[in-house]
Amino acid sequence: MIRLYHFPLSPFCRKVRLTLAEKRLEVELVEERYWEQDPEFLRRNPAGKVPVLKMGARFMTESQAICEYLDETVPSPALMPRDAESRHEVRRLCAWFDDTFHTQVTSKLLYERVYKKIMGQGYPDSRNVKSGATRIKYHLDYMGWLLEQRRWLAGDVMTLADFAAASHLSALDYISDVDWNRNALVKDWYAKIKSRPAFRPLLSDQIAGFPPPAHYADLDF
Ligand SMILES: N[C@@H](CCC(=O)N[C@@H](CS)C(=O)NCC(=O)O)C(=O)O
Repeated sequence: MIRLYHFPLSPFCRKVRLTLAEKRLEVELVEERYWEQDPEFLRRNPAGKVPVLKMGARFMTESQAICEYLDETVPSPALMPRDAESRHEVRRLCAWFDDTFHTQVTSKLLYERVYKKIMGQGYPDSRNVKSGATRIKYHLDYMGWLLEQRRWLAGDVMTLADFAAASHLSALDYISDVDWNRNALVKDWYAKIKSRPAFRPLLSDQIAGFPPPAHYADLDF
């Protein structure tokens, strides 16, 4: 049995959940309040971060390493291209979303609006919220530019790059922080990925005290 220690709105955990679901791997989800630094949790991952995937006796950490491991060990459907150049493009975009986008946008909006309250760390800092709300526009424009040239973000087939992007955007959509009217190509891309069966469990996530808006789970948003 596979077990995933996760937190529902964590984009890194969402990327792993999408990969597991797309590969039709059954998983037991265990919600981890990682900021409480439970010693049991720190034994599983001394870095104190989610996701942590338990496969047999092994605990695996780092979402990108986990997703690529899953792609290598369960090859169908493939989520990484075969040639090295295209694989580089997928990894570049995964890092773009998990690093740059996360720093500039996800952490500024999701952390301020949701996590601070859950973790008891006070009120949102409006400067951060404003900065995240400005930066997301440039990222949506960049995605739109990519999608003018490709059917999916990294090329003409769906890859982990799409999962990385959709994981961040879906977590932000949970708090209505994505303007889907900014770019029609980005909206179409999200509608395509959102309608996949693998996405369904993410759309039923609920965070106590933060009910999702009606459009969050709506496939016709
Ligand atoms: N590079 C890691 C990042 C994981 C990460 O930062 N997860 C957040 C939750 S969204 C976390 O656990 N943060 C706790 C911390 O940084 O101490 C990955 O891809 O798995």
